[in-house]
Amino acid sequence: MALRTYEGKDIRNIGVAGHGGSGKTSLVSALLYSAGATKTLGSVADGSTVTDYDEEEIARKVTISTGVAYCETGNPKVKLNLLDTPGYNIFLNDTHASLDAVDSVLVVVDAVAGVEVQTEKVWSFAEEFEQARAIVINKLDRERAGFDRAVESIQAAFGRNAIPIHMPLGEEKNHRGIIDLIAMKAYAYDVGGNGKGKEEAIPASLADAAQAAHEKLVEAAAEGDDKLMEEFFDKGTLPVEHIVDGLKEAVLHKRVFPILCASGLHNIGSDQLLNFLAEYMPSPIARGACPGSATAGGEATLSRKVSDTEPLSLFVYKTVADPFAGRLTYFKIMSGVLKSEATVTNYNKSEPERMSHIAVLMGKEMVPVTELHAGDLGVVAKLKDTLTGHTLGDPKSVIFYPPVILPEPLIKFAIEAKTRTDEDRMGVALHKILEEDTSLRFERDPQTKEFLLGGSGQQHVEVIVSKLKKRYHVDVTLKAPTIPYRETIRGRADVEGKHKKQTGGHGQFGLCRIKMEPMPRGGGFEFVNDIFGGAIPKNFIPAVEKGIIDSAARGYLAGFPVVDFRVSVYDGKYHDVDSSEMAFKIAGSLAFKAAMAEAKPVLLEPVMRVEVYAPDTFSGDLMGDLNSRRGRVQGMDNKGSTTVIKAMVPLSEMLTYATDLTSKTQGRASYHMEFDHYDTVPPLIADKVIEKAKAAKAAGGHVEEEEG
Ligand SMILES: Nc1nc2c(ncn2[C@@H]2O[C@H](COP(=O)(O)OP(=O)(O)OP(=O)(O)O)[C@@H](O)[C@H]2O)c(=O)[nH]1
Ligand SMILES: [Mg+2]
Repeated sequence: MALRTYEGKDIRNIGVAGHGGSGKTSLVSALLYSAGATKTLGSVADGSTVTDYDEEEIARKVTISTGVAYCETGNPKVKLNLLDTPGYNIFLNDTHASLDAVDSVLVVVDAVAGVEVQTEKVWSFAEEFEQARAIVINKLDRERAGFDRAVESIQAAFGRNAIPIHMPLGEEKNHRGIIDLIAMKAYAYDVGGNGKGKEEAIPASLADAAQAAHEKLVEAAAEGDDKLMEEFFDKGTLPVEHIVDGLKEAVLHKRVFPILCASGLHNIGSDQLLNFLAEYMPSPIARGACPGSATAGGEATLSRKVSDTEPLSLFVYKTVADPFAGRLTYFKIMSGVLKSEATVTNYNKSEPERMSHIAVLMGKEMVPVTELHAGDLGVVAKLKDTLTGHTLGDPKSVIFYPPVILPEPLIKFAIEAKTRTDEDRMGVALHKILEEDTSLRFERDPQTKEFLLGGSGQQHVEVIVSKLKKRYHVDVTLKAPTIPYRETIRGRADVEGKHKKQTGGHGQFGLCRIKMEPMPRGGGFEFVNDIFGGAIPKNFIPAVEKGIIDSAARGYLAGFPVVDFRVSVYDGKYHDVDSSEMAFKIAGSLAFKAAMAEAKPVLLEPVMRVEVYAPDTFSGDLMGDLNSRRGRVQGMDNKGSTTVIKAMVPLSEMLTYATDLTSKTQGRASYHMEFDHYDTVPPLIADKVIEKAKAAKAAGGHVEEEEG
């Protein structure tokens, strides 16, 4: 039977996001169970949650890809669409793209650790999408859990308008419930029970603290509203309904970020959290109109109201390659009403698509619906040409919603099929995986002829290898990531390149004289034609340039592209019969090699801007470690008890960093890196790289197609 449909005003699209392992999946599981959407309280430990259903996720006990589920709650009833997003940095691109589809974000913070690196990252995504936010301090049952400490770290990171509306009833092993600071009521729960609290009196020991927190809250609720402010000054307090009204407005306009309490594992606080999400988080309608552009990637000159009466438009925020169901397209109805079996237009491809059997997701299960209203989230299988980031809809009212821009992959591995059959199937399988994970890159290196797979980190790429094997039965091995070295020159040269050959009939002849000089880093390649008086006929000049470009791409020292240099061709000789484009191309190539020999060639390596986040106690150790990796530490910052170390480190020294950092800090640190610039490799290290490259070439890894 098809599910009933909901209007936008009765829908809440909520992204559940936070640092890796903060308890998002467990919490979503507790919410679904407590709202009656599932029959059992699924757990991460035994792989029975709704939203971590993929076999990789179950095996690793980590969310890799955003899971979507829904439940009905509140009075009047609304539908919560919950998006359980990944929290580990290497899977955060998926979180980023998925959060584009929600209207508010529930940020989950571990009560022991407080705000962590990825907490800040997901916060910045919500800021980018201008979404309302609430924070839940989770795992309050854990040993060393500290509500006050967690609140402090939240306010240090996100400001004083993050304000508790809950307080825990007991902490660590005594955690048994919550105090609602709006209505000033306490609720106790059965550990692992149905998530419904029993009201009890606020314990005397907590009464003062609760009253103080309540007063802060009332003030915050009154702040943005003159009438409430007046009432507040008159009476010194506000009735509960007015606190609620004031807070709702403040949440919608991002003046207040409420802080709640929970233990997902023990199912404590779930009913309160459900009610809060239904009541306070904005509906897609409340968020207002969405900006869009008239052409793909164009400027946002249009806007579309989220309303059933507007023309149909939907945005694809995610694609999953399901080995059985085929390609699944996750979308948000931005405007209009979508009926099952409707034909819509993919604006990006100008192609019609048939929306057969539209559905909503309950984890892996597709629940059929007959129609979806503006603001709702849906899924459909087997679209032909539609990919993540595309907009579809009514062909008469074209609009493009901007796709999320994801960073380029950090790390590339050479990937090698084990057998010939594997190689044949690898491309097809990877193509499908790439459709669902737009942060991956798969390419063939024109220099080394290797297949390269790029991702956000080693584990990211390993998950793909495992998927290839389990889903598509393709066996591959990974080889050490190749460092994209470059070559350049430090000196100048003035040389001649001469190609002369007598073969049977007429011969080949071309001669060019060139000057070569270095350009600043990032300057690329420049070619200057300084020939006057036709020493080389005009039509052969491009051939000289081509010869130089081709040789530069093949490298001089170790087969890496030569960059940041200028060549001017200033003289030459030709022969009426024997000169040809080919002859001048070879002359150019020979001149290039001669010039390189003279111009003091050096190797360049990519240098990364690295930020390491770790508890204070590790900072000395970690700085020493970065130094030993040829890193240059640029500065240190403190954020609460976390130290942030900033450094520039060559990529070749960072290949094992993730693993080393984890073992040095018992997993309590994390890091982020991105490409910054190219720099010269120190001579001793360069010698080794060159030697290795030459050995690989000799072993047949790199075939030079020399002409002439
Ligand atoms: N003590 C305690 N443990 C919890 C709680 N919630 C989750 N855990 C445990 O914390 C671990 C991580 O839980 P998950 O729910 O997978 O966390 P997550 O935030 O979804 O993790 P990622 O999606 O991988 O970022 C599991 O071992 C859970 O059993 C909680 O409230 N209390
Ligand atoms: Mg998870």
